[in-house]
Formats: sequence, C-alpha cells, structure tokens
Amino acid sequence: MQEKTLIPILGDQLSWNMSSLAGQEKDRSVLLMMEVEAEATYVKHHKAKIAYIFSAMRHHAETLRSRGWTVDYVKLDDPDNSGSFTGEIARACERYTIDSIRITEAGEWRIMAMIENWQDQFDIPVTICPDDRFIATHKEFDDWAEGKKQLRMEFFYREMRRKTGLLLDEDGKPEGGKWNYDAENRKPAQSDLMMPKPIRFDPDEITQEVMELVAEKFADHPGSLDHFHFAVTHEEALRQRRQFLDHALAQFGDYQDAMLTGEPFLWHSILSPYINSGLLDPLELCQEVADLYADGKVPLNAAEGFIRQIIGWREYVRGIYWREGPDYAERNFLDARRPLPEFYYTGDTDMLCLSEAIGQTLDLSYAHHIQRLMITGNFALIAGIDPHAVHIWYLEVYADAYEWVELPNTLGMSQFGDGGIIASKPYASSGNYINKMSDHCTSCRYDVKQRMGKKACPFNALYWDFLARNEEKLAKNNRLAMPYRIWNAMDSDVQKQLRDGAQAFLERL
Ligand code: FAD
Ligand code: DLZ
Ligand code: SF4
Repeated sequence: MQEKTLIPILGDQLSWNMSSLAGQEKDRSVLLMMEVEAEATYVKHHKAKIAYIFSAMRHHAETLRSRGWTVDYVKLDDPDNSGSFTGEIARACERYTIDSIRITEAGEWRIMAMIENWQDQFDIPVTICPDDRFIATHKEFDDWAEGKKQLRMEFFYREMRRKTGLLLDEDGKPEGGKWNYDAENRKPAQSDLMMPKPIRFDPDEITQEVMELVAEKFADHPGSLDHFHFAVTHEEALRQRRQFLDHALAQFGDYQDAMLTGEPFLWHSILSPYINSGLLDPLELCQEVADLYADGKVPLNAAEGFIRQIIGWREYVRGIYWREGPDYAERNFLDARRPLPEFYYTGDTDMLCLSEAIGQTLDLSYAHHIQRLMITGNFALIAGIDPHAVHIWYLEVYADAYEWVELPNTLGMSQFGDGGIIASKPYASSGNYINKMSDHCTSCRYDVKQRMGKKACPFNALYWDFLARNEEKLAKNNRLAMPYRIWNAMDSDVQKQLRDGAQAFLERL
C-alpha cells in the first residue's frame, strides 16, 4: 500500500489555504477531520457553538473533497470514535500506511502539548507548520515585546498597519493624520435608528442532523439551539461579510460601544466565529474595508475602528496568549474568589443590562464587545468573581471562543487577572457608564442614579466597594487617581454605607 501523509485538520482550521496543505500532493495525503467528545466537553460549550463547529467542519470536508483531497471524516456518533484527537490519530494510523504527520499549529497550549507528543507516541515524524493566517508571527510579536516595560496594543497596532500598509498614505503616514479614531467610536444609539440585520441562515440538512446530535449528546450544556443563525459554509460567511460591509460598516465606527435593549447586533459584523474558525480571511476582509474607505463609501472612523479590532486587538491578544505561557489561565492578581453567580447560566436577574446580555448570549451564542466587557465582564470584576470561573464561562458560551483569543480578553482585559499586562487599568464602572451607553436603565427595576437603598443600581455600591477592596493593589495606578480621590473625599459614613450595601448584595448573590 502507498505510504501517505496524515494531515489532521482541526475544527478551527477550516481555511482553504491551511499551511499544513501547502505543497502537499493530493494522492499522497489523507486529511483527517474528527468530531471528538473531548473537544466538545473539556468545557461545556454552548449547544449552538458545537452545532456551528460540527456543521462548518462537515461542510468544509465536502468542499475539500470536491477539490480533490481525500478526507477521512470521523463523526461524533461513529461507534468506534475514541473520543480524543490522539485516539483518532492512533486509529487512522491503523487504517492507512502513514509515513508522516503534518499539522498546522493548534490555537491553544492544551492541544499543542498533545501534538508535541505524537512523534514519540506513534514513532512517526510530525511536522508542525506555523499558522500563517495571522499577520504577525510569534517571533515578530516577541521581538516587538522584547525589553518593553509596557505592551500597549496601540503601538503594536501601528506596527501591523506598517506591515500591511492598511490605511497608510503614499508617504507611509496614517490616513487622516491620526493612527486611532477611538474617540469617535463612542456614540450612544437611539432605538429609532434604522439598523441592519445580520442574515439568519436557515439550517440545511447537514446542520439539522448536527443539531439533533448536539441536542441528544449535550443536553446539559448551556444555551439554546432554537435561534441558530450561523453561516456554516465559506459562501454563507461571505454573504454575511457582504451584508456587513454594505449595510453596517459605515455606522460601525460611531456606534461601536452602544447598547440597546432587544437589539443584540446593532452595527457589529457578527464575523468573529467565521474569522476564528477559518471560513473568512482576516486580512482580505481588512483590505476590503480599506478599499471601501478609499472609494469614499465609508468614513475613516468606521474603517479604522474596524481594522484596528482585527489587525490590532486580535493579533495583539494572540501574541500575549503565546508569550505569557500556559499558566496565564491561573493568574488572579486581585485574588478574587467568589463563585460565578448562577444567573450567568439562566439570565434570571432583575438587573436588566445583565439579563439582556446573558439572555441573548444563551439564545445566540453572541454578544458584542461592550456587552462582554462592560456588562458581564464589569459585573464579574466589581463583584470579585474568580477570574478563572469567568474565563470558563466566556470560553463556553461564545461561538467565537477559542482559548488563544478568549483568555487574554477575559482574564487580562476584562478581569485584570494579569495585573495590567493588557489593560492599563481595570475596566470597572458604576451604572453611570451603562446608562450613558445604553437605554437599559430606563426600563430597569433599579435606579441608576441611586447609590444606596433598595432601589439603588447594584453596580454603584459594587464599584466603590471594588475600589476600596483593592486599594492596596490599585491605588498606585495613575489612571485610577481620580476615582480614589473621590472615594477618599467621601464622608466615612457614606463609605461605610456603600460598602455595607455592596456586602449585603454580594451575600444575596
Ligand atoms: P465586531 O464588533 O464587528 O468587530 C470586528 C472583528 O474584530 C471581530 O469579528 C473580531 O474578529 C475582531 N475583534 C474585535 N475586538 C476584538 C478583541 N478584543 N480581540 C480579538 N478580536 C477582536 N473575541 C473573539 O473572537 N473570541 C472570544 O472568545 C472573545 N472573547 C472575549 C471576551 C471578553 C471578556 C471580551 C471583552 C471580548 C472578547 N472578544 C472575543 C472580543 C470581541 O468581543 C469579539 O471579537 C466581538 O464581540 C465579536 O463580534 P463581532 O464579530 O460582531 O465583532
Ligand atoms: C471547539 C471545538 C469543538 C467543540 N469540537 C471540536 C471537534 O470535535 N473537533 C475539532 O477538530 N475541533 C473542535 N473544536 C475546536 C478545537 O477545540 C480547536 O481546534 C482547538 O481548541 C485548538 O484551537
Ligand atoms: Fe444595569 Fe443598574 Fe442600569 Fe439596571 S440600573 S440596567 S442594573 S446599570
């Protein structure tokens, strides 16, 4: 029998141009795709997230076959399925005569450790190819970070602008004269504005089969399958990309930080699940955004704001994830120990901002950035929830969540668990910010203007309690000088009432 190269394609490697496939001969290669219990259950992923990944994998396998590749696809309910990647590699080595394994590096430490064992375990040479779907290589990020006291995203982002040439003029200067238009990304929205809707893709036969499988096997996982809306093929993802570029991008800049009751998507792209699993190419998308700006179709604050998220934040958090190492997930700078409240899994709370963000998360496996950062993240931060528990929740519930991108965003940016590597100050706020950026407070049973008493918005006392609780660790932070000045100028009776109010609330959680 002819010897073959075994090329495993993981669930977030659904791109046509995977580095593991480059230069390989189709008749000498077997591509292995595996639905395995271990990946679906190492945390309890949202049902719609698993359905999305399995359906996208099955569709991608068909595309690869139609392009002439041999794809061996192991379904979750195959009676011989061993339940793990390593177990499936072992079985594949029995089905074929394999002389080598080639794989693109995985997106998390857990899987990389597994892959690095295969060579000894199977006594077959294993080639691990770099994942070239990212703009910065690991080395480029590390070279940039080397010797710096602070690793601020903004400066790394400028490097990425220079490397890609996106939104640079002929002299290599940033379009419009400034690198960053963040200050023009903070308009609150009004509910009477016309909002584009993302396309809702009706589940086809493959998706329906997968949804039945998920409903049966993962009934105890969070979330619902009833509102499944994801694209599951490259073509569908491209349709959603078009929808966003033509109908939402122009307003994306203005309303990037806005929140409205009953409006989960606003002007966001809803593209992260497709970018992260490989259905869409991030650089191609950014190039198209830059072209729309050049053609005068979208304003600079929209184009720059969007491109910054992808070539700036997305690349930067990946760099931090790999640079900081596998112990990053265990960090807990503020020593926060409280368990995650049950309502994160039900949405059952009378704090409207939280019930909105969590409710839509459980329905759609989606929430936009400011909901993740300033509602669910902010609450967990100021309530002193264990950042590891918060990290697990985010990894479970969002369709775009893989550890390399979720962990630095959650533990670092949102929970300040890394002590300020990513965020220069904790993203903590009282109800005031939520009231400014959303319409939630007008319909909430709490009063955002009150700090004490039964009707007081819980975010208010919790915010001051958070600052007081962490004074030793945070008071030296220059960016918190103002709130600490306000806190220290408060009458001690007021301070005590705020802290007692926060305590009473936390005990009821
Ligand atoms: P848009 O608002 O349309 O933004 C465009 C694109 O920019 C996104 O599709 C995404 O690819 C990229 N992007 C924006 N912000 C970030 C960021 N901070 N980090 C990386 N990429 C970014 N994003 C994930 O992809 N996976 C996660 O698991 C994830 N977890 C998060 C957890 C927390 C606590 C926070 C605060 C943010 C998290 N983000 C995560 C970032 C961001 O919230 C999502 O990328 C975004 O909400 C996805 O929706 P969208 O595609 O409509 O994004
Ligand atoms: C997230 C996920 C899930 C739920 N299931 C699978 C699976 O059955 N098979 C697979 O190849 N990948 C899955 N994934 C994505 C992997 O967890 C992902 O490839 C790793 O986290 C590396 O980033
Ligand atoms: Fe949230 Fe407080 Fe506003 Fe209610 S009043 S929606 S709890 S910020």
